[in-house]
Amino acid sequence: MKIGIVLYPTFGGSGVVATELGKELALKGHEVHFITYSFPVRLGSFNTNVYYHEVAVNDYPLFDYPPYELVLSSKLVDVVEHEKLDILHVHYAIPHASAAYMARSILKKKGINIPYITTLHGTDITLVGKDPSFESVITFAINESDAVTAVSESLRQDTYDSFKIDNGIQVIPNFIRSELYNHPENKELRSKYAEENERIICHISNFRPVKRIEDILHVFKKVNEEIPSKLLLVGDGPERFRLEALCRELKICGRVKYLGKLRDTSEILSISDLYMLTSEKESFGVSALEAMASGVPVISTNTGGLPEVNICGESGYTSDVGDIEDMAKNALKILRDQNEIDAFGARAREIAQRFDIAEILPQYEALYESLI
Ligand code: GMT
Repeated sequence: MKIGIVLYPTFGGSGVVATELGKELALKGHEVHFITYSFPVRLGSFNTNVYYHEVAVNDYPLFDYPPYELVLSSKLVDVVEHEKLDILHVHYAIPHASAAYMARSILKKKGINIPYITTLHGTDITLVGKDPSFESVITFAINESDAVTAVSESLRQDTYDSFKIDNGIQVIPNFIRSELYNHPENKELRSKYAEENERIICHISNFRPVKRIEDILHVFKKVNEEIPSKLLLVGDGPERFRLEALCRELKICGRVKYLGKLRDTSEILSISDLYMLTSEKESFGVSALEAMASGVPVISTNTGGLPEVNICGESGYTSDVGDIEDMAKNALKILRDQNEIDAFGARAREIAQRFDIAEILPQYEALYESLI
């Protein structure tokens, strides 16, 4: 099949999942065309069967706001027509679903029928999408989609609760390629961050307020009072300044390391004893899945789709949003005993297998085939 993938090219979860999906489809022999405003960060240098089409918005003095959505729609028309695509798969509803709707309408006038699938990732529904200024267009573009998928049962339900949706929504969860997370522990790397007697706690995100990373710092302080530990924060974003200030206030600066936007997180996960995700909202939590695939137990909130991934009492523990005491208690329960770390880690790895690409890719392929 010839598949057009529309995505955000950044480190955000939706962009990462869309890029990895495209790479996997290309490996299976499909022709994949990525369409977005810059080269997707997770695409790497060269992949057979993969093409990239840049959406370049010209700057005119008239525009306070460059009309990205219009340029994207025109680009979709062009790519579908000239590359003879079979299907468009847009990731993140805003503004990709409405751009795809526009492109599909234009192409219809030209006698070309192309279906589009919208995959809802989370904040397009739970945060941004709930903004009334987007509501009518999002509802329309989701309803008009030839198929809609959501990355968790929770997000599917949230979508029905928040919008007047009369379209079906199929749940196709996030995925990982398990074999990429099978690193043997790199003792040399570990020794760069922690002493022999210290535990390593890790968190990966785009440092947005929704992640509540300040809760991780509070939990870490409590854990550290009982078990000497280091906290590795991977990623970057708007909360960074506030977090550094809080580290100073809590007097934990020397124990918290900011590692920046690592392209490949699997090595850092392989030296971690515990992963933490304290989000206020999280439709799935692909970073928790990556940790689990690496055999790392997870302490997370029980919001959104997280309990569908991190099974409480098996792969780690889940707590109410903001319940620092409970999260610290659970983290200590695991970190006190190497046997607990190993047992939770092994179960986490087993559960992560349910989300292996081998299970998930055929679901997308079947969906494409049903529409073409
Ligand atoms: O929250 C992020 O890290 C980025 C965000 C996005 O919109 O790109 O991620 C969302 O999509 C991911 C892939 O489907 C999910 O795993 C994340 O849970 C989801 N984030 C939220 O719902 C906050």
